[in-house]
Amino acid sequence: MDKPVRVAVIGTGFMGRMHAQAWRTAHRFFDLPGTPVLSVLVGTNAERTAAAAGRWGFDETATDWRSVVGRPDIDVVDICTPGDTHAEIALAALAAGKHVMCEKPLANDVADADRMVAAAGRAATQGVVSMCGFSYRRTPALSLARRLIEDGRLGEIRHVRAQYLQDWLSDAEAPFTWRLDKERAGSGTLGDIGAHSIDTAQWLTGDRIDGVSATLRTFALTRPVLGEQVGLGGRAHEGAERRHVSVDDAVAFTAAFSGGALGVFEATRMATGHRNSNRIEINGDRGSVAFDFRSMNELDFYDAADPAGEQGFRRIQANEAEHPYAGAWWPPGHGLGYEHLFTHQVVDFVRAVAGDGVAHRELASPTFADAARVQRVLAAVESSAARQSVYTPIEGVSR
Ligand code: SOE
Repeated sequence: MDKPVRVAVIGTGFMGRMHAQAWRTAHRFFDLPGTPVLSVLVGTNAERTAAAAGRWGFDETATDWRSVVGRPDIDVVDICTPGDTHAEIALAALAAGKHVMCEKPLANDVADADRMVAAAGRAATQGVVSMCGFSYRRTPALSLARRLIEDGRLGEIRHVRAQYLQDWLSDAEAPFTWRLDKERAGSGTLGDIGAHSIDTAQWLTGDRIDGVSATLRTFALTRPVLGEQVGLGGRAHEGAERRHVSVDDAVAFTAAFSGGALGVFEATRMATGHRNSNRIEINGDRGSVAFDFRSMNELDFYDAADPAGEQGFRRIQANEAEHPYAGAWWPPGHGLGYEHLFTHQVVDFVRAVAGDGVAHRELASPTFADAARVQRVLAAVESSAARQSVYTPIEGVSR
């Protein structure tokens, strides 16, 4: 067996399950310099964690991450817990010399994000790798979009239009979850899915958002508490206790990019009919790209250099051997899904951790520093929305 890369996954929710699948699969499809070993699964409920570990293929379980992150037989700590625990776990793991993969958003505020960046920087001098899991970066179609933009095929970028629409909270009686608690999640839709759009936009353009003007909205101010919640959504029984929702349900903001582009962003978990529509369109003076996760295997590309009379968006099937990651999977046209993004994330992370030399380390992106840049935009959006001074009411209209 190749060099083992022994992993402790912290968290047994949607992301814990998804990451476990990725760790289990990556080396079976990609040539890797190390073989992931699902060593320990950590969850707060011993019984449920044991059941999950058995099903997902972990060797062991634990209920306290503190007993695991310093263990000499662990190489990687993979943080899949709510945001309020990211900083504490990451700092402890990095101090113990463990490579760290951390789910997005990096932290619940800029101060914690900065502490994580500093710790990751110190650890990097000892060869320790850290990375934040903005998974959509590893959609082959979006990787292709990035390549086209890097190669100058879009020219000077003028517009970024990003929408991330879900509907699992559109029923105002859908139960309360930790994702609706500011203490645990940091923010609501903004940090949960708006953060993806921000990261994707900054990464694709290679540019930074340097200012925002934002509005946040919470449509359901309280929600019923469900005793035991599994996954997203569900319904509470009548008369259930209610909890105050302390985060946003939806966000809209305009953004200025340092290179001069204008951005328009919208994110909501209350857009009925949209289970997971993650869209982005970028227009430059030489061309455009447009992506919608609902057709995640395709990228629309408009090339202004096409001959007159033949111009128009072309739809590229981005799962052929020429496209990033895609060649390791199925024959062209057979399609990839959501889970593959996480597998690609593990592929790059294992190459960074177990590969030789500095070039491999760069595969571990976004770095904590990149993710902290997203965190700064999240904070600016909240601050802009709270100030409302940027909001110009229309005379004679009242809500
Ligand atoms: C829930 O809104 C969620 O699981 C997000 O937390 C993920 O980051 C996104 O990829 C899918 O939706």
